Amino acid sequence: MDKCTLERAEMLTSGNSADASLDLWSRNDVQTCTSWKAPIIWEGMFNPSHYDQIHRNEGSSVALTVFAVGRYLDAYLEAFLTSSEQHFMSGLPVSYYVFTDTPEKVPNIKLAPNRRLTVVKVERQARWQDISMMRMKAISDVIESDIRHHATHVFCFDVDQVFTGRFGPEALGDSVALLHAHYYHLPKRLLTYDRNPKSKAFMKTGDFYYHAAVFGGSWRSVKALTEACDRSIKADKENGVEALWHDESHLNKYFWLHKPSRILSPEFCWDTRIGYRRDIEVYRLLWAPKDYANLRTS
Ligand code: 5GW
Ligand code: MN
Repeated sequence: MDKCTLERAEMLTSGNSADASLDLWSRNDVQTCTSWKAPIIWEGMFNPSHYDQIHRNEGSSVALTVFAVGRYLDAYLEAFLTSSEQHFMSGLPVSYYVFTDTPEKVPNIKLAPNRRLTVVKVERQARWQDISMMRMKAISDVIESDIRHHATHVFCFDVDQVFTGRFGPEALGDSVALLHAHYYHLPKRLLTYDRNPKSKAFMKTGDFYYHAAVFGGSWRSVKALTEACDRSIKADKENGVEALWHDESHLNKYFWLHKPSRILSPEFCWDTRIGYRRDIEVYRLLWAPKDYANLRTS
């Protein structure tokens, strides 16, 4: 693994004043910064209460977007929201945006003070690939109409996951990507980028393989990201192609062209089916079990 040899003063491309206190040398088993000097956040590198305090003082507030369309609402939404109330950005104002085709089925969760939930109705798509891809457009629309007036930051999540540990303001930055649990330790040649030159998501090589189940940043950055991905998805449709991993392929292309200012380790979204790994010191968010047989038949 790369040993980070950067000077601390150089480490501020993330634009986050708390980052001067990040200890890049506390984890010598993993890569803690990128070649473009963005920090990669691992357990042990940061002082949690320091981040809590700085973001409270700065007045940070977070919008969380999550889609629960069709059977995914019954299967996952309640556990996602309940666990998020326990672990996601505790102490900061949080606005949930739940996108669903069945607003009447959204569970009534008791929220902590300073936290609220808005339901946004979306149309059910005929193909599941389209549910996944339409998220980019829906998120950018709501940032424009609502979120930008209410939150400094936005985080976008898959619903099929459960918070099991602190997921706090150490994750906040201008543009934030997550290392995919299944790919973070693989050599680049094995990363599953889109390899079709006809797709806008085509990549010869990349930096990392990022997981579309979690991404975020300032509202401006997430708006730019979701708009760009939506444009690429639409261009592909017009050209009769679809990227290998749908919106995730476009997200990876975007972060290749526009480097994230902050990267989250797979501790921020782990799949326990991988089994024990010594470098995963804490589970903050876990993949929920999949029941494709029931969930993917319409
Ligand atoms: C349904 C069938 C196949 C794939 C996706 C869906 C589906 C996804 C759906 O019926 N309803 C829905 O709300 N989604 C949203 O898209 C959920 O927020 C879900 O977490 C996200 C991505 O789909 P996943 O989680 O099935 O994708 P992977 O890459 O985690 O397997
Ligand atoms: Mn998922």
